[in-house]
Amino acid sequence: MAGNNGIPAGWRVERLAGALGAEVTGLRLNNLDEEQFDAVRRLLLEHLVLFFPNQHLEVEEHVGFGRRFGPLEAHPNLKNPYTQHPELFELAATHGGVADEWHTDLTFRQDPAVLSVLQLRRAPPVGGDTQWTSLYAAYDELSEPMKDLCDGLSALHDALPHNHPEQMAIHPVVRVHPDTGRRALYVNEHFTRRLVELNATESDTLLGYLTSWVTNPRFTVRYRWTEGTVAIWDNRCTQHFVLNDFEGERVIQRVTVMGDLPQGAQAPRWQPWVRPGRLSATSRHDRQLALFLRDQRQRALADAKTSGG
Ligand SMILES: O=C(O)CCC(=O)C(=O)O
Ligand SMILES: [Fe+2]
Repeated sequence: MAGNNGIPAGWRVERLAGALGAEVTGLRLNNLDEEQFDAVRRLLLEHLVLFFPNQHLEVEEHVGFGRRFGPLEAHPNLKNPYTQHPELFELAATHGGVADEWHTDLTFRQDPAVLSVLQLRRAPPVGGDTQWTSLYAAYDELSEPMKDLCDGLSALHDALPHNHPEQMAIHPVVRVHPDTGRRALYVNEHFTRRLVELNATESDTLLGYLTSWVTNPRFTVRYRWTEGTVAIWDNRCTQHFVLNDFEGERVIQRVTVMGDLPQGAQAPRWQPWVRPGRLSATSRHDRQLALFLRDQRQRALADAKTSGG
C-alpha cells in the first residue's frame, strides 16, 4: 500500500545530491508487484538514477527485472569476459572494462538505450565509484542565447570507441524527455563526434565546451559501491563516468533496455555543414559527416522506392 507521497509502505528514499540520485531501501527488486514497480518508475523519473543496496540478484532475476521495463539487448560491440548470456552485458576491469569517459549508453545507435540496470558484482577494496550527471540541469543552466543555439542543432554520434566508426547516428543536441517533457543536453565526450550544422572547427570548440560543461560537479552525484547494489539510470537525461582510481578487479553486470528514439526540442534550424567547393586537405574534417549524409540520402531513396513513393 502506498502512503500519501506515493512511496510504498516500508520503503525509504534518501536523496544523495542536489541535482539527481536517490538510494532506495526496504524492498526486493525481484518480487515487486505492479504498484511497487510503478513506484520505481516514478522514482526514476524524479531522481534520474536510483541505487538499491543489498539486492544480490541472480543473473536470471536481474534479466527478468530488466525485462519489465522493455526489450533488452546485449552489447552490440563488446564481448562479456565471464558470463555468457544473450541479454546481459558484463565489464571486468582486468579485461579492460572500465568506462572512464563520460557517456550516455549506446548513443551511436539510431535507437539508443532507454535505461540501464546495473549490478555491481565485484567491488575493489577502495575506489571505483561511479558518477552520474543530470542533463536537465546542464541544459537549464545554460544562458538563453546558448540554449537557443543548441535547441536548433543536431550532432553526429559514432562507435569509434568500439573500433566501429561506421556505426553512426544523428540526434538532436537538445532532446525532450518523452515522459517528463523536460529538455536535456544530449551530447557526450565518448560517442558524440560533430555538431552537424557547424563547421568542423566551430564544432570542435562548442562540442568541447558542452561536453565539459555537462560534467560540472554541481550537476552530478558520486556513488560509492558495495557488492550486490543495483543501480538504474535513465539514459534519456543522464551521463555517467567511472573513476579509474582503483587496483585489482571490479566487475559490473548490466541489462540494457532498448528502443529510445530521441525527439528534439525543434527540428534542426540549419542545413548540415559540409565544406563547399573542391576537395582539399581540410575536406577530411567533413568526410565522416558527408558519408553519413550520403548514406542517409540513399536509405531514404531506397525506402521511398519500396514504399511505392
Ligand atoms: O562500471 C560502471 O559503474 C558503469 C559502467 C558503464 O558505463 C555501464 O555499465 O554503462
Ligand atoms: Fe555506460
